This record gives sequence, structure tokens and C-alpha cells, in this order.
Amino acid sequence: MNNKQLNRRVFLNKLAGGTASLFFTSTLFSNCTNVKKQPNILFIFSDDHAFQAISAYGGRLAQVAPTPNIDRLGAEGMIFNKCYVTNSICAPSRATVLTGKHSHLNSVRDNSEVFDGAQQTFPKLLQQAGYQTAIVGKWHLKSEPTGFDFWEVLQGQGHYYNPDFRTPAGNIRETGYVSDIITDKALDWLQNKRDNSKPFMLMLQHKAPHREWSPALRHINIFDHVVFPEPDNLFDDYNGRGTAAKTQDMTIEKTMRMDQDLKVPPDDGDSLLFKQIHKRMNEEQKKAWKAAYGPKNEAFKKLNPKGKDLVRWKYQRYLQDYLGCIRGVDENVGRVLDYLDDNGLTDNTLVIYTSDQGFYLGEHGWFDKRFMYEESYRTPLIARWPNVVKKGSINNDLVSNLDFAQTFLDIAGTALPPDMQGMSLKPLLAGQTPGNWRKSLYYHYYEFPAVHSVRRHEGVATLQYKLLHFYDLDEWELYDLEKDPNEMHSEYDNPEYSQIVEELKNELERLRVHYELPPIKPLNET
Ligand code: SGN
Ligand code: CA
Repeated sequence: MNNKQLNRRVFLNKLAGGTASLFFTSTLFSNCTNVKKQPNILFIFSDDHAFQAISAYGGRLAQVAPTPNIDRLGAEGMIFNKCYVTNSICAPSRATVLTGKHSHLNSVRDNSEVFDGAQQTFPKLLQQAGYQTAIVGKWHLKSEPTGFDFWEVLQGQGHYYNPDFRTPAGNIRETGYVSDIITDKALDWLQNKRDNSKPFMLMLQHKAPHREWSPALRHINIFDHVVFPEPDNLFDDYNGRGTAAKTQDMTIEKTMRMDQDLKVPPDDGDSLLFKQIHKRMNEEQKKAWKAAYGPKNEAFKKLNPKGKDLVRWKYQRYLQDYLGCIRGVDENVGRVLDYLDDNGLTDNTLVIYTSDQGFYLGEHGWFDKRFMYEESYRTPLIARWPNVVKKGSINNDLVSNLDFAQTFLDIAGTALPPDMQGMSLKPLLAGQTPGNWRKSLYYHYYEFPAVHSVRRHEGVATLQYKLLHFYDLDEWELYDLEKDPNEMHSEYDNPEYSQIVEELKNELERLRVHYELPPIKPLNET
């Protein structure tokens, strides 16, 4: 503002009897000190979205199942190649995102625990910093959402078709497909319900592509004629690993169900799939669903594959449905990006795309997550923030879902609470990784005994190595990720690695102290 303009403002202010003073002060402040408007934050979170299923990450599925809208975010922003979760399961990941704390300090170590909504969270702190906050979609933390000006969340895991939502006014059932409805609600809040004078922070949280992998009716057949490349270790025998990998219950071969998971009803017609999915559908939806699956189920029954051929068939059907769900997520990401463009919001909005954790798409013969092995431990992270993030940039630093809370507070220009345990990604987004950036990450999975029977473990990972401790079994595993990226052979007992093992054990101990881990209790005392 030049002197002439300044004088005119003072003059106008006098004329208005002082009513223009607030406007004047804030304009002067922002012009003189070059303080930027607080950016909006749009956090798009999916459930169980494997990085292997995002074409921006390359990999064996990129050609056959592209994700153009999520990729667009990467092309216009930054792709993080090394984002990991603190605890690879749903509710714990969500609690870590909200609090910036490891599971033992945020009240949710496994899916059975209730989130303590009275504790400090980043949405509450953003509200104090002048933000409008909203959450739409999967919540899964049991207690009522706190720190949000607007919330409409799925009940528990939620349903794919005609889902029910918890709202402050009570439960409501919507007609349609869950990813479309969540996006409709998010866009409606942006367009009609928020206070436009404030910056916003919106958490748009998809249910898809969670088990039982049910695509929108328009997407059920889109991959019928695609043959998905198999991972090299689809028929893993788990030699070279310990008891935990051998005793899990998450294989495509044994655990994946023909009926609910793969949508092939039993011949006697007593279908759980029918009870669980169809009972929510209206007649029109059921008809479309049966028309989509019926012919391919008939073809399967004629083919009647056995043994390894059956596993291969299951893998193909699993990916048809899983990637069909991803298509729905990707299309809806596109709708949201278009909305930002059309409403002049793109430039001042940080958009994050990530998932609560990774997932196995047949690697090691598995589906599901929980293990600290790469496919479930790593999660996608893509960020777009025009004017700050250089288009098409790649980051290879160790980052975590533990970092999101501090990142959002940092970009909002508000103080970072000393008890949060992550690190702000703001400098990384600007392309400037601090010299003292972390060299290792701590991991801890707690949910056992439970579905999929993955044993409790903790671990430490660096860019090259990963040390896992299945402490109830007193078994350790060590992976050299450069030599063995698919983690097929533990080097823990290899004397050539004894020095590395010792260093990583020390590092694990250092991190336990740093993050204030309590001593591990025997299973029967937890
Ligand atoms: C359900 C699924 C499991 C899944 C958990 C946790 N079974 O129990 O396969 O591991 O949720 O998932 S299902 O038959 O109900 O689909 S999480 O993402 O919420 O942690
Ligand atoms: Ca999940």
C-alpha cells in the first residue's frame, strides 16, 4: 500500500466513524508484514489404500488400473515415497493423525479401544487458530467427534451401499454409494455450510477400499477383461521368516471368503453376502448388482478352478473389486479438485491424499495389514500446495502419520504443542529437509488375539534396515531392504549383520525412551 492509498483509508475510516478500522488494521498488517492468508487444509483419507494401487507410485498395477486424479495431485505437488504409520491398523492410525502421538499415549492401541475425545487434537487447536473444521466419512473411533464445527460420520466401519451416518442430530441413512455420498457431503459443506470468512480444514475420509471391497455399481465390471500381474511372492512359503508370518490368518488361499469377500454365493443360496450386503439395497440396486456379478460367477462355477489355480482366480477377483473401489475414490478425488479449481480455492489449499495404512494385494499371499512389513507399514502420501510445493517433486525422507498434526498446525501459523511427537513436514514441502531430520521410525502393533492373528510386535526402521521384535514369541527379524526389498529372508541370525542388529537394538531402546513407552506387559495383563 502506498502513502496515497494509506491516507485514503485513514480518511475513509474517519468518514465511517471508525467502523473501517478493523479492516484497515488487518489489511495494513498483512501488507506491511507480508503475512499470508492462513491456507485451507483438505485432508483426503482412504481406508486400506495400498500405495501399490496408485499409479503415481508405479508398480505392477499402474498400467492396468491407473488413478489419474490422485496422480494429478502428485504431478502438481509432492509424492512422498517413505511415509510410514506408527501402528498399521485403522482406529489407531486415526487417533495418531488427530493427536500427533503414538498409540500408547492417545488412548487407542487397537480397534477395540475408545478414543478419548477430551484430549488435545489438531482440529481443536485449528479451531482456536480461527479455522472452520469439518469431518465427513469414516471415523471409527467410537466416541463422538470433538473439535469439528461440522461432522457427519459413518457408523463403525460403515456400509458401501445406502450407508448410515452419525450426525449431531441423530442417525440418517443415505441412498447411493458411500464414496459418492461422502464426497457430496464434503462439497455441500464447502459450498453451503461453512463460514467463508474463515480458512477451512476438512477431513474427507473414505470407507473404500476396505474389506469386503464392494465397488460402485457402475464399477463392478470395469476390470473384467484385465489380467492383473501377480506379485512374485503370491505363493510365499514363509521360510526365512519366524512364527508370526507362518501363523497369521490373512491369506488369499485360506482366509479370503468366497461368499462375502469374493461375491460368489454358495449353491444352496444361504448367502452371508446376501444377509450383509443385499439387505441394505433397494430392488433396483440388487438387480444391477446381480446383473454385474451373475454372469461372471456362472463362468467361475463352470471353470471350477482348484489348488493354485483357485488362488490365482481369487487374486484376480479380489483385485477387480478392490481396484473397482479405488476407481470410485479416484473419480471422487477428481470431483473435489474440480470444485477447488472452479471456486478459486486451489492456490491457497493444501491438499493431502493418504490412507490409514497400507495393504497387501497378494504380496506374501496376503490381504489385510497389521505387520511392519513394507506393504502394510508404508502408506501413500501425496501433497499439493501451489506456491510452496514444487510441481512434480519427490520426497524420500522418513515421514509418518505421526507428523500430520504438527504439519497442519505449522502451516496454519500456530504454536506446536511440546507434547506432540511428530515433526512438521512444512520444510519438506518447501523442498528443504532440515539437516537433523529423523533417521529412524518406531513402530508398535498391539491387536492380538484378534481377527487375522497377527502377533504383537514393535520395531525400528531406517532407510535401509528394519528390525522387528515379536516380543510375546521372543523372536526377532531383521531385513536388509536394499538387498531384500520384499522381506523374504530375515538376516537376524546372520553373523554378518550382528553389528547392525546391535545398533538397531540400541536405537529401538532410544526411541522407546524418547516416546515414553511403558514396559511391555505379558499378554494376559494388557
Ligand atoms: C474387519 C475386517 C478385517 C479387518 C478389520 C479391521 N473383516 O474386521 O478384515 O482387518 O475390520 O480393519 S470384515 O469381515 O468385517 O470385512 S480396519 O481397517 O478397520 O482396521
Ligand atoms: Ca484401515
